[in-house]
Amino acid sequence: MNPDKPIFVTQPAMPPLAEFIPYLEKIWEGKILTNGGPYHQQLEQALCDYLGVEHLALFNNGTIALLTALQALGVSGEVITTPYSFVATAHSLLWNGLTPVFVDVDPVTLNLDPARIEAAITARTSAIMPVHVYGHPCDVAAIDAIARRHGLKVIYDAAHAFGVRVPGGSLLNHGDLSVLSFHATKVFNTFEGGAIVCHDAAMKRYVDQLKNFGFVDEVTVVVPGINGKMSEINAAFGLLQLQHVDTALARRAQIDAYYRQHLQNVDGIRCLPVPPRSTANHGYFPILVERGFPIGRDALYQRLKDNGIYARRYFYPLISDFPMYRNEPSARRENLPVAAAAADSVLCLPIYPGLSAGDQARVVELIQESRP
Ligand code: T4K
Repeated sequence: MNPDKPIFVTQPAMPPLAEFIPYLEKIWEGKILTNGGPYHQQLEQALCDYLGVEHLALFNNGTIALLTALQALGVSGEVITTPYSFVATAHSLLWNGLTPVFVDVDPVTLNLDPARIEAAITARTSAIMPVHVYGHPCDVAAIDAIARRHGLKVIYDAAHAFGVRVPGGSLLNHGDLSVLSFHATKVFNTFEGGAIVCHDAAMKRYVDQLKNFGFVDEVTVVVPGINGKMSEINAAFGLLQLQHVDTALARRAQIDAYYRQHLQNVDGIRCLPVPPRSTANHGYFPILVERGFPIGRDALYQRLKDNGIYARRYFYPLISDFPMYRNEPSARRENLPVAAAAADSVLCLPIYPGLSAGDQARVVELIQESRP
């Protein structure tokens, strides 16, 4: 390892630049830069085929896609969600004037715990927004059943769940809508980008209207929409990325296996289990630094950092601890003990296709050799 070269938690996989030039030449020729151009249309179809979903609407990022998904379903009042996520999940609720109701997570998956959802439902609840955190599937069967029983909408924040399959097909086919992120830090990136996965053509049409200011034709605006469109450059890049994504996923799987093999017997380090009965995309490699490890989580974070390795504490602080959320009654830490313990012990190790074997070994050694 080169000690002067920092190792970040992730690094985007980039195709050879030469392969992108022909796409750019086409854009320069055609002068269509955005507003549902040819690359945009091709990428929507290519992603439907690759992911195994019926309909998908591209967006300029995952956050705008989350905002739009809530609009598309007409969600109002309270929304049950997880405190253990990136802050965009709950921000999308506040931006829609909705009240987040935080419910604790399952101790094994760190996803919203279905056993705790029903106690949080009130007359004002209209939806559930779970997150497939680290791409590990939520208990979709239980959540979908609760939603049906209570007449609630389900919007999965699937920002981490690109390509994940469960028995029966794509994980993204669950709930009313699923939202993807194609940010630079994700397993499949279009620099910035995102998508809403939906199940019928009418919903896809409506989402397309919402992401284009509400236009249905040149002179007709039917809803107060937003500008959520993905540009042609991003869409073209996505098409190229798609050709390389399987190689990138395979490489991530190798790194995941290496970390598991070398960390499984380290006292006080717990790797999250590989989800049973689903494919994984290995977007993140979280470890929990627990009692029994010679130093605390923050000391390990610092030790790695001092050695040029920038692991990240995803997801600490809990969303419910941020100032705009902490006064919600559901945000009390006593209400969220499992999420709080995870936030205080989690550390995401570097994982990305370009991470060398030497750098992986260095990460493992620094953990194994930690002393007070
Ligand atoms: N829901 C969930 C569950 C999410 O995790 C996210 C995003 C969203 C919704 C919203 O989707 P988007 O609107 O973003 O599409 C990063 C990402 O910015 C964010 O997209 C992601 N989740 C979150 C988990 O992580 P930061 O603030 O930690 O990113 P940053 O800039 O510190 O990047 C981490 C490391 O990655 C850097 O140290 C270096 C490396 N990096 C980063 C970028 C941006 C690169 O090598 N190249 C790059 O271009 O939030």
